[in-house]
Amino acid sequence: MTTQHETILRGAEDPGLGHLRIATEEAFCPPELVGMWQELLSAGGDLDPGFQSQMGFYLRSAAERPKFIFERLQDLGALRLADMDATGIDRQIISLTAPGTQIFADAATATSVATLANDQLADACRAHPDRFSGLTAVAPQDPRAAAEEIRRGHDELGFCGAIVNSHTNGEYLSDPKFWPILEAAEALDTPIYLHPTTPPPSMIGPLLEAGLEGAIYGFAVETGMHLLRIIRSGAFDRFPRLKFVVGHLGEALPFWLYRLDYMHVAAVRAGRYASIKPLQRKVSDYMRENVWCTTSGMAWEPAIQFCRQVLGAEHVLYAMDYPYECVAAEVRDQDAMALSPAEMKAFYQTNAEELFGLPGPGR
Ligand code: 1DF
Ligand code: MN
Repeated sequence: MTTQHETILRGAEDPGLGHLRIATEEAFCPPELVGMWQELLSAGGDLDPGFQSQMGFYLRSAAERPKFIFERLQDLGALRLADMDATGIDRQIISLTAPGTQIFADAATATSVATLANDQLADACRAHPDRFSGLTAVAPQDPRAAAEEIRRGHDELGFCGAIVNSHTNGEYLSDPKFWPILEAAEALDTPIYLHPTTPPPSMIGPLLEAGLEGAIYGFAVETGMHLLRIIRSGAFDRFPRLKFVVGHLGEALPFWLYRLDYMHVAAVRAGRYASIKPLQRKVSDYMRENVWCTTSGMAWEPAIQFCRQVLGAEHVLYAMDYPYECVAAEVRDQDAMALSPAEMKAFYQTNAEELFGLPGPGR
């Protein structure tokens, strides 16, 4: 679970390691947003069932794991740094936890939460520049304001990408109304991390009934589908230099590449769906060229090696998924993978530095 049983030296403390460890999907939550979520839960009414299940559990349960996680989500200082020290993490790339702004129906409220979260995270990154980097939170409910916030995050706050916590009230980035967000990210050459959330009401039914709507499986179903919708919308033909990052080893899509290519071509050739147009490249080409995958919550060598094989080693990056995952043994397991020192350095450090434009060692 969440308890430490050992301490792992960071790369900066262990010259023999030969690389830093940069963790790329690490979450935080402003205390003010926790309060707003508490109010939503208390108000009840027509509440999103995924949010009710997820945050009803995390914010109301007396069990050890949810308390451990929510104490750490709200810390951008000593507690987080101590956990990083104990698990050998040199740098976290920190982002607003799901559902972030994206549970709010009102666009102005959602936009104000993004601003608040970004200002807090930027302060923490300025206080600990050698340990913390940040992703820009956005409120897709107002696509133009979200695009402007990505610019502010990149140009003024020093952030190294943006985060979208998957669907926004049941809407997906495949809808061209959101494309100002994609346009801004491409123009700034800054990646968008597509992070999971619980499925929307239109999708959650049988998953929720079986207790499968969350991190155990439903996140991957929802977010993998979201990325497929984006690919099939032609967004990467419109924005060919756009970079997406997905956690949990690509939300299972790498395993599906052969069938996705085969069935996409077959459907287009048959003219089966009026909305599904030919793409300039194969579905798998977008996954190999426009998408990077991280190992958040998937500390399992066979799956990691498979992704490196089918996507290319430079497209697979380390992530812990702190504080949802905070297990030193998972770092040990990934340290023990059958990779050369150069491959290990790419996996833990330089792939992330290149993708996110981070300063190199000795900054
Ligand atoms: C969980 C996992 C929750 C992840 C998350 O956000 C989350 C979990 C509420 O374990 O319930 O982002 N995750 O990224 O895997
Ligand atoms: Mn996560």
